[in-house]
Amino acid sequence: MESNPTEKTLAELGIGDVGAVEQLFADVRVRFDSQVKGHSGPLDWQPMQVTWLGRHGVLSAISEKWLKPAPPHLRPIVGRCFNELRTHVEHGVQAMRNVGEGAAESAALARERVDLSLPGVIRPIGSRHLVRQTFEEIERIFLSLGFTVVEGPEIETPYYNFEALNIPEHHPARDTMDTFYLDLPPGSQPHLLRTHTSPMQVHTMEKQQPPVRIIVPGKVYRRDNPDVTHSYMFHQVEGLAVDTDITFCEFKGTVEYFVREFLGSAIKTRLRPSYFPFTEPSVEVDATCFVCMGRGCRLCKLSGWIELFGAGMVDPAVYGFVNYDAKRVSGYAFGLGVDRLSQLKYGIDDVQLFFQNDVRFLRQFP
Ligand code: FA5
Repeated sequence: MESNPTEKTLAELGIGDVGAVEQLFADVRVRFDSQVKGHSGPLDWQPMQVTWLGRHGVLSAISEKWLKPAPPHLRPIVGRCFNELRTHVEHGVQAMRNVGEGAAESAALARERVDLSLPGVIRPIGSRHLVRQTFEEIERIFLSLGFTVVEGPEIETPYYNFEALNIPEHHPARDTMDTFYLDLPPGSQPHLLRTHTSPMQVHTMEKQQPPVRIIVPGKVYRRDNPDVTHSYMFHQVEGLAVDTDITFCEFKGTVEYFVREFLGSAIKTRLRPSYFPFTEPSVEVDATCFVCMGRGCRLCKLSGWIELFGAGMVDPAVYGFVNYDAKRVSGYAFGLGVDRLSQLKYGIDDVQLFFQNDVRFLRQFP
């Protein structure tokens, strides 16, 4: 194997005159130039810099072995050749670096260039869920009648969900609203997921003196088995209006106006006697079946009418729980099943579709 001349001094190499020194440096230069030619990668200048200009590189070896121990008569020529070689190597490595970095930059630019002629990326924008749209439609109608929107907690105490609404513990009406109680440490006050939005009637009247005109949109929970019209979580909008001179007429007018606005002007309403412990009298509001327009069909079970929601005049017993003077004030309340109303309005035959997040269903209601 050929020995490395930079490991030996000039004397050890047998170099004793100017011509031999120049030849020696010329050979080194040729070696450098051929190494430069053999490299073309954008980062190749880095090993070249280390090999030639680094602390243990070729030039420092030449300085140690040839320059420093050079005999006095050769020192000037060795010094000159050394400086020329160093300049040559520095320029050579810098040129490699410039070429390499330029290439890397062009490659990066080419990679990052935005081609405006390519088709854009279409990101699907979601839409409001049909239940949300129905909420907004209901809110719009009642806001136009002077109601305000309030919201309340989904976790309630039995007092607000039942007792203050005139549903005492033994009352059979509780059976139909048996629900999910929270698992709390022994001795804690019981809490449950509200079964209806009606507790907000009590919260509102506790805080506010008449006149009261509110609607309460929100989620409610019941231990109902899921089927095409039932879900264990569904949505209601509660309504409450209490003032000193509210009559059954105003109640009827408001309900009729809402149904006409919501389902269309061809729809008629009728009130059917019903029962809720917190309203007296209580009614179910029915509307003309919008499929057969009252002639009778499968949807309305040939009756021509469809049940829409429960309502009534606020039972004076409820005023007793909120310190309202039952002799002075009167009012009405209603509880709209939002999912059911939405099903009727848009002809959706299964309430479960609202909760399955199937985009094929959701896309139909942009
Ligand atoms: C109530 O919840 C009363 N709080 C309504 C009320 C308020 C009456 C104020 C009087 C005054 P009801 O249990 O009928 O009433 O429920 C109201 C509506 O919720 C029903 O008409 C129906 O549309 C809807 N609903 C009831 N249970 C379910 C369920 N499991 N899934 C989907 N919707 C339901």
